[in-house]
Amino acid sequence: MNMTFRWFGAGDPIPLRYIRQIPGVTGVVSAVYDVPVGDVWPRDKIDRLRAQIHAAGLAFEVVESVPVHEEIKLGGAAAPRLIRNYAETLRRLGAAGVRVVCYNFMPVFDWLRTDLAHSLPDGSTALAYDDAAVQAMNPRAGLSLPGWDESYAPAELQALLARYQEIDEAALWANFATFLRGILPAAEEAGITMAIHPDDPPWGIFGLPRIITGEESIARLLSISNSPANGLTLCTGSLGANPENDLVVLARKYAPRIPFAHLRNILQSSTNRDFCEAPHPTACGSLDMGGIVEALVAGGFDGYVRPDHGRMIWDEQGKPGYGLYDRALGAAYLTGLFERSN
Ligand code: DNO
Repeated sequence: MNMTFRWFGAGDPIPLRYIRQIPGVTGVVSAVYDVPVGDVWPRDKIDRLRAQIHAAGLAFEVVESVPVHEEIKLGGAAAPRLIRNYAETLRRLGAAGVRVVCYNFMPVFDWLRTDLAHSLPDGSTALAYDDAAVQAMNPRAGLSLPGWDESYAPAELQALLARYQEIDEAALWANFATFLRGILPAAEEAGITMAIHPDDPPWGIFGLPRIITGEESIARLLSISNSPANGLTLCTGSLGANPENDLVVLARKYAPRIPFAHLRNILQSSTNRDFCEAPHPTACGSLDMGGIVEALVAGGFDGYVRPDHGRMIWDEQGKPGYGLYDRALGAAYLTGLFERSN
């Protein structure tokens, strides 16, 4: 197991030298952030990022994410060219020593929360999801979602959403399979394992299809190609938002196909789909973190791990979910779980 920590590049308020001091952490998970989605990542930007991380005494073997262009998800005319670009980025990342690439196939929106600073009884804050608030939103009539990177002008967003009206789950699966088959040969050649991130939350939102939601879809995506380069990011907090997903079972069953794990805990509501992010330990949330780590190890997991989202504690200001303190506590806790499970 390699314990890593997500780092958002030079703009991240957390310096690499702090990350280096978290016990057990040997590498960072990062990305080139200033290249338009769909373009090939320039070699010099990849090399600069790697050099910066190495200079801090940390490994750079996991990229999160190389984003998938919406035209690929829509199966548009530009998809074949964009898939070729993606493959070329993978070749370049492999040459720079990257071993795992995390990505997702969620239409338009990535992870979704309604509150980025929900107050917890201990005075800390965490990300939370209120299902009724989401149901009441209509993205076709304008949308203000906390944390959502508003990379689209309103008219562009409307045009994009209109195109997705033609795309049901079956069409999204077909476009996903085309993408995967198009990039896996390059990933294999580059020595990279692709690790798809599950949909967060794991259900359809705003009438848009979402397909990576639980056991059935995991089995399906892995069967599209048996290539060892076709893997899953086990994100416990994403999949765990649906209580029907038994993370211990999933971890045990799919461990050999999991090159990367995002480990975090959440507190599920007992009456509806609401949830709130919780501190990492088992006792603090609804997920059996100890059982998940044991199951991963028993299943032969030998990949990268990162403590996923932390709360904001000790008056830290920063990127919601990605502060230093609570994630560092999470890393130390998870390192302990792995130590006892090995
Ligand atoms: C949220 C993250 C996601 C993840 C992407 C992977 O904090 O887990 O944004 O990076 O979905 O493509």
